[in-house]
Amino acid sequence: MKKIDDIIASALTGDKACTSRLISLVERDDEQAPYIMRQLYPFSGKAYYIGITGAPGAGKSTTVDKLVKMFCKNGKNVGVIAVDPSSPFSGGALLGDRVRVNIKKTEYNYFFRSMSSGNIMGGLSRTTKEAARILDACGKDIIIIETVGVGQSELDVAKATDTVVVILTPESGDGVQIMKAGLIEVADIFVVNKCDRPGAENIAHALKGMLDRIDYRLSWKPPIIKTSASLNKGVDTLYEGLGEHRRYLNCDKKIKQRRQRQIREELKRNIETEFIKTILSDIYNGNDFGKALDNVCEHRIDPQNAARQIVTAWLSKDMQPSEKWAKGV
Ligand SMILES: Nc1nc2c(ncn2[C@@H]2O[C@H](COP(=O)(O)OP(=O)(O)OP(=O)(O)O)[C@@H](O)[C@H]2O)c(=O)[nH]1
Ligand SMILES: [Mg+2]
Repeated sequence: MKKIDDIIASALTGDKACTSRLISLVERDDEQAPYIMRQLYPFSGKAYYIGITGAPGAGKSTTVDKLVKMFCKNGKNVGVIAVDPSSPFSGGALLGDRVRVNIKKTEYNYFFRSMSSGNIMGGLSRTTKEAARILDACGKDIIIIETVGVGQSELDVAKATDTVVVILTPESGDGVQIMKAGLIEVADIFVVNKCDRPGAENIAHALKGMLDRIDYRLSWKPPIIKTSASLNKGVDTLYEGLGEHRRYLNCDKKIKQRRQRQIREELKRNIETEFIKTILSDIYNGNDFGKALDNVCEHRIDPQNAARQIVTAWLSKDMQPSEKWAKGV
């Protein structure tokens, strides 16, 4: 069996099977995952990230399918990550007529990966980002992430990209619902898909009314693009819109600021997680925890006061935490 360093080296030269192996290891939070990311991260940062989100069945995959072809035709190396909903409730209802990216492998150079949020061990947001970074490091120019924008974590994934496309349909409801779902803040481009159906004008109109009320003088105003993805209508306008937003971000280094904001949030979240993990493992492996457990079981003290005592005792232990960590204990 290939050693991890060999797999990494092959993936970096564009080997798809090895790239896939690395993503799988990260997806199942394998013990080698941190090493993989440490090795690959320095090679990432060159790709352009596009998030595509929208309600179940809005036509995201159909749109992605068409976009991938356009990018490939223009000589881009494309990676797609489609995050499937984990809940059997929504998943079951959708599986009937969902579209898969179905481009012939030999025809275009692209990489497709589907991730089920139910199978991901390290958290949806973290794992998707890591998978995208693996593709980035392995030479993809464009990375498209498709998520069903129904849950907060799915929306978070889409938000962590350079351009966020929100796909609506004539069935998306009115402006109030769009507002409630928090889509106005995240979208860089709105797509009203299924324009071959009645009601598309209404939703586009409601959306325009909402955007017109916002002052966009100092920022990017999301365009509203009407498409019928399955009929391949309007997707070329979306493709141009993506290019325009990218040019906007590249001007005055806005892209650098946008990525820095995202990384700042990500780093903070990771620090929180590491911080809690480190302290908790210290506490749970200490004697106080065992003693407190006995005391609570024997009804000598209630759980809340016991927890307070443990944390207070931990904080006042022989050394201050900062000294402790400085010494690497
Ligand atoms: N009438 C019409 N149907 C469309 C259009 N675009 C997509 N569809 C159909 O809508 C259904 C769902 O399309 P998908 O592309 O799978 O939608 P999705 O948003 O990726 O769905 P999930 O990933 O399951 O959330 C399929 O049957 C498509 O053929 C369109 O422009 N018009
Ligand atoms: Mg889909």
